[in-house]
Amino acid sequence: MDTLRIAVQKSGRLSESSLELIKECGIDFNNGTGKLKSEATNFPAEMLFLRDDDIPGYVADGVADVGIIGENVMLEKAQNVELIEKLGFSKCRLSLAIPRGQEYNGLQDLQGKDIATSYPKILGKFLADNHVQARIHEISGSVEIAPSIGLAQAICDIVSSGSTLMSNGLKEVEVVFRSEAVMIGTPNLSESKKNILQKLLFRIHALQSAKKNKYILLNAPNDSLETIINILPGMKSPTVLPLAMEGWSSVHSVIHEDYFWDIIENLKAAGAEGILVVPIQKMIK
Ligand code: PRT
Ligand code: ZN
Repeated sequence: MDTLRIAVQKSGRLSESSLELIKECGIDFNNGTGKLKSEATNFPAEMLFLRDDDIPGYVADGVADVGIIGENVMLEKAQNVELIEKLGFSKCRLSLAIPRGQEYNGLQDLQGKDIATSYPKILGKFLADNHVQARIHEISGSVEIAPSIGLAQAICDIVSSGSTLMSNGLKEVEVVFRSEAVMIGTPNLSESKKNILQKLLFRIHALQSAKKNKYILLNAPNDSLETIINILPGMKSPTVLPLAMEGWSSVHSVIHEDYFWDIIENLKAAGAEGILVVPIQKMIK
């Protein structure tokens, strides 16, 4: 049997969530510290622990079959890899920032300026798309100190809470790109590896739908049952069970987090009582 090689960040912001995702998919492996690779014990996969910047290259070369990285790194490295799935964690944005005291009226203010960044490709394209000519200075770390040491008048860096910008006297003025963790893959996977990847994606989708939905149980007076059932979307239609108490039923269904509070309010107004909402671990449609 073939083995799917999955590259994840060895140590950094993506590591924990990447490993958690794999574990929630029911895949067990030994994650000894300092190890470079580890074979799964109950799934045809092998984990490779690498620096995030190296993952697109390894995936493009087929050394790893798939990898988990920030979409920002995928775009910046511009390797021949496919975007397989957005994973929804490690959300952040690549933004332009300038010294706080400086006035800002729009992108034209960056015309002719020096901008420090670790993302010259993404920034270069953004500036070109917006017809701004500026000088890009590529630096690999501590981009936020560039304005205070006189290297640049603006920076383009990853922002999450904004506190790094704040403590360096900078303000965010433009969002260049919104990023999250993604799974990338080699374009020419063999049929047998494709099958393993499909199994993995099936599990990932089940986790993702589970996170977006809640299981709901409630008691309904029988004369409002119809109204209540109409409020609930459910996977097919709600389960209705008679309660021991005459004239009441227990109703079970699944609701999406986006409509959650509206639905709860409508259910209460329709006479529902004892509403319980429980998390779902896995959801297979
Ligand atoms: O060692 P290795 O090369 O593997 O890791 P790395 O140091 O290059 O990457 P790492 O672990 O810092 O980040 C991995 C990925 O996490 C990034 O490519 C992003 O996709 C994502 N991510 C999410 C972030 C952040 N949030 C983040 N806040 N990456 C970096 N930051 C940094 C940012 O560069 C800035 O210095 O955090 C600071 C800003 O954070 P706030 O909260 O102060 O705004
Ligand atoms: Zn890195």
